Amino acid sequence: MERNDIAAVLDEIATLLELTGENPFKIRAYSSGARVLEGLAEDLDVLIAEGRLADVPGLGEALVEKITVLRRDGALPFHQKLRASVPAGLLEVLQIPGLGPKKVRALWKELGVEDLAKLKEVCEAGAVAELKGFGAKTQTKILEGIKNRVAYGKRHRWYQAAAVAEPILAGLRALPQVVHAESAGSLRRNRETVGDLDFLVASSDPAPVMDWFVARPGVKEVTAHGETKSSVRFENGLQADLRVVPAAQFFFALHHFTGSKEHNVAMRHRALGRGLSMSEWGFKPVDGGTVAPGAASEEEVFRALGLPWIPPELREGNGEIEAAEAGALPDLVRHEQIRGVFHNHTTESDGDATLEQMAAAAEGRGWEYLGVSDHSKSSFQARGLDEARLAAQVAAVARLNASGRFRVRVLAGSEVDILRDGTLDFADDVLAGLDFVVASVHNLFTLDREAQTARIIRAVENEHVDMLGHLTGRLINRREPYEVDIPKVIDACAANGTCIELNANPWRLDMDWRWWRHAAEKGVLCSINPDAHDVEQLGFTEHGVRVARKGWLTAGQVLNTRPLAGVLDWLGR
Ligand code: DGT
Ligand code: CA
Ligand code: CA
Ligand code: ZN
Repeated sequence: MERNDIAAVLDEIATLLELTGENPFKIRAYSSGARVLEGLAEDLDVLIAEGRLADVPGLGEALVEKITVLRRDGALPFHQKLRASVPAGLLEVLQIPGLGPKKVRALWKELGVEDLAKLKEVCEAGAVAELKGFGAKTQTKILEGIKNRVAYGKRHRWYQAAAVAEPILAGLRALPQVVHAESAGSLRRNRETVGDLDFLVASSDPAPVMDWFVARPGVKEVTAHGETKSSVRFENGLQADLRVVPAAQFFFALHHFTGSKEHNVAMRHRALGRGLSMSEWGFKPVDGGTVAPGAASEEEVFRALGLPWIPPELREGNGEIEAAEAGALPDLVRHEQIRGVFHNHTTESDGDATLEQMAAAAEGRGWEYLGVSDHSKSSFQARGLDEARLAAQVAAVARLNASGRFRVRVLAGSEVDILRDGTLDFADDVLAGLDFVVASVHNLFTLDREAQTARIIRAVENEHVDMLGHLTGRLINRREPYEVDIPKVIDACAANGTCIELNANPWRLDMDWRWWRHAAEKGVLCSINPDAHDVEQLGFTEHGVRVARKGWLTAGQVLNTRPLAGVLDWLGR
């Protein structure tokens, strides 16, 4: 078992012990042991082999033994026994926002709550509001949390859906019966989450295509298996539809099933104005005539309505048809236009790759620059750097650049914590010595909207802050954004010439695509930042580009499409 998975088991043991009412010291030993393990500077295997794990501060004898067993066997009898002593459904109950182990234990012992269904029941009966330490407000919040969880269960993050779709699409295209194959729907529109997959195929011989589709590995249930449409559900809960149409109809169907519904409505309206009714089957003259334009490409569908092709990611009914008509569609930013990235972590804080490994990987991607911004000291759980360690890192970056080992230029920065009052975790003179500064919120997510907005704006106003990190703190399907007045923050960024980050981590995609067009119109620059914690995660940049496109952004509106000289010039340092 890997180090971080072992830490997760230790955390779960701590949680289970709390649920069973163990003494607080024992509980804390496990959770702090998990933190120690995550922050281990030395290789775990070396420490175990040399019998030095017990020398690590914060790891007692009991923990050393359990970590060793987990590393060796991948499982721990103590953990399994503990798990068996607590209703399995309680771990799900624990995931409801606002419910920690203490509260869950009370619900379990006082009201017999053993799973989410029972929790919902006792909330609706009003019993939770009566419980000591809870109250009506908590009860309402719990019900809301249960509702969100159900809603989340139905949608999948884009990249998970894409991972399922890619091999299927490639397989469909390789079938001899298939003329065209595309995936449509929200996946093609680059939405952040996908409800279900919508495959579309042109073929005059659908049966073998359908048979192939319903027999995909990972298909758990076939809910329809017909001549024109089949539907399946995969093991991870994702559903997929496949529609097979004659080739002449394909591009109309592709347009229709790409959506969005709002876009389709606007297109149909436009068609009617030209005497045509429009559907997934094609055009039909409204006056009962028989001659209507066909389409041998999606371009031709749009052209028949006097429009240029509209990229799928813009088809949300947000004025894309008007822009197309006016010849004002944006020339959307492309992945190959990215010349480097800011906001990446190394082993100095919570990253898994060294400075040199990150530089080598950035160079391998053909980038001109790599910004390194480890956490600052207040983020102690992420081994944030204090002033001395930061200075040492800046010196290490300078040495690396001077060594000529890499062509890529490493920029020394910091992801500095925004403190409660909007001041920063480092003094101005420290920040002034860096190549760039990303300021981020990492705590106090429950501040009210006014206080949260005020502290972020204060940070944005600091002249040393170049960009604002993950603006809302959301984790898609997992954590709601904190309360913050986004338009106000955008205005502050515009007024102070501060960039807003498009955090490309697929959990975050923050700031959300819905705000970028507005921000860009206000003159705010976007920086597409992978927030990479290892070399693989530099690839997150691609997700960021996808969101930027969905947000109507052009290369000119994205800082890191600029060459090194342009970036240094903008940073003005
Ligand atoms: P999803 O699956 O919830 O992430 O979102 P979509 O956009 O993939 O929606 P889905 O799978 O229900 O349908 C695919 C596309 O088919 C949708 O974007 C537009 C089209 N469509 C579906 N139902 C309707 C409808 O009632 N009216 C119109 N105009 N288009 C529809
Ligand atoms: Ca869909
Ligand atoms: Ca669908
Ligand atoms: Zn961060």
